[in-house]
Amino acid sequence: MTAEEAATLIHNDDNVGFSGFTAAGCPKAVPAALAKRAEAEHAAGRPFKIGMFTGASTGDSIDGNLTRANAIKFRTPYQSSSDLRNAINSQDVPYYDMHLSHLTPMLRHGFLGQVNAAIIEASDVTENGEIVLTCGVGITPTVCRLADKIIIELNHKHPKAIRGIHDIYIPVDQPHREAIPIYNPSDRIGTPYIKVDPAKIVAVVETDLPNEGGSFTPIDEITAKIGDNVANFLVAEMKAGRIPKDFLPVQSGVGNIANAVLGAMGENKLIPMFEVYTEVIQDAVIALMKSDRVKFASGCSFTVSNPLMDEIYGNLDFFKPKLLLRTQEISNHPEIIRRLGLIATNTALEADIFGNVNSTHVLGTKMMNGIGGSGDFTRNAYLSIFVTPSVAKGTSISAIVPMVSHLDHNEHSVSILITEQGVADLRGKSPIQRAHTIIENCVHPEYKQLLRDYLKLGSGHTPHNLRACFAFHNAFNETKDMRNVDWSKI
Ligand code: 0RQ
Repeated sequence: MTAEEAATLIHNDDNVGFSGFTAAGCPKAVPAALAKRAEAEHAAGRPFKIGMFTGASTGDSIDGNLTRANAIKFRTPYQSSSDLRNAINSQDVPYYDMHLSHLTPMLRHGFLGQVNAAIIEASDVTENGEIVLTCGVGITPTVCRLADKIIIELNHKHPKAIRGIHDIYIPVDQPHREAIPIYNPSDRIGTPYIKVDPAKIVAVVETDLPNEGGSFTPIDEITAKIGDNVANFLVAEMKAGRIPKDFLPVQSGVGNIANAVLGAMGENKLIPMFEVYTEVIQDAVIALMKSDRVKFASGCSFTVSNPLMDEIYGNLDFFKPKLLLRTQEISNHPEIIRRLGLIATNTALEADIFGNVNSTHVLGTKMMNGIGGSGDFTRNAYLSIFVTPSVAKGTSISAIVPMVSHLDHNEHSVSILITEQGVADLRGKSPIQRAHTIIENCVHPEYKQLLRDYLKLGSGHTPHNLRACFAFHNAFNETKDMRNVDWSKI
């Protein structure tokens, strides 16, 4: 049927699960039609809003269109749409920011309400109910299991030959859970398709729409330096015998800095060819695969530019044996992350001098994107690294502050902090030792003395001064520059 006809199968107040992870693998035609339907319903004076479960962020057809149509009743678990971000920060859309690995078990436990419908993108569907996904898996198998009805966008941009790239596995729920038998990033434990009762498939909409993902900004001097600092730190860890000679699997977060870090690791020939066990497989991973620097990558999506997606599809003989897509429950599963011993690198918005990290809230109040999978990996990795440029908005914001204005990853989970200035190894250090290391190694020169002086204002095991700990943020709010902090006025 048409996307417009399929959209009529969704009702006001329904909770809908979407396929995909980032913009990769998201449906596009039906959500766009759903937004139009919401606008028409509103124009006719009728309410129309849906609850939304997604893998992570989505394309503009989902989060952008449905936000602009004022059609969102509830949204979880991660987003990066500027329209949705504004609606969340104006409190028009209730947003539950959660660890990505928790979403599907929480849905199966009934913690988040019913899933009335699933709208999913597929590369193939058979008469007996085998659904082959496209370039993002996310939460799709669980929402297909729980939903009363499934609407499929059969997208011919994705060749049927990708069947075999996915590994679909839903763990048995407690109290009958057993070990998840992944011992290497390339281990397969499930099926290459999602199996559903064909009677639940209420619509198949054929499309030919490309992914809506953006491209990366070119690596600049700062991101290149951060990447080099990470790569050199890892080489030193290998030399010291703290990373095995054949290396450990790598997880890398989302965004430009994460992409630059992977690129730098690939270029540093002292790091051997390595494997990737991550959630988003970004452009850099594919480039490193082509240059024989990455052996294998297991992830939840191919979050790559459209030309690169075409290249992967055009060379499936080369790429298919080296790539695997899993659900986010498995790509981000604590059991596997800890078993494999991942080197996890994620990006901080701000960190404090004691090693706590804020990845989500700008100046403590405004949601940026969400915690995504960073918590899943940080808490459980062999090495948990955070990277950030030392300053933002020129030099008016220091990314290292006395106390983080929102806490996502605490001092007990963060092992290493890296900026373009240098590396702070926080392992085994007391709070005051961590503070000195971070200030001397990672802080921008413009902020070093201010932070050294802050330390003199406090006492105790973690020497905070509760009157002064947000002075950087207050100075920015009042004067648009954190450097205007004046400790004598505290
Ligand atoms: O703003 O674009 O207006 O200049 O924040 O910064 O440099 O674009 O960084 O794209 O790497 O994203 C943490 C948001 C970084 C991302 C975050 C301003 C800065 C800029 C963004 P402008 P960049 P990135 C797995 C892992 C959480 C989820 C996660 C993220 C903008 O990495 O969402 O890790 N992480 N998932 O100027 C105020 C500060 C600031 C600041 C930077 N201290 N105060 N603004 N900015 N520092 C993936 C998934 O889960 C899917």
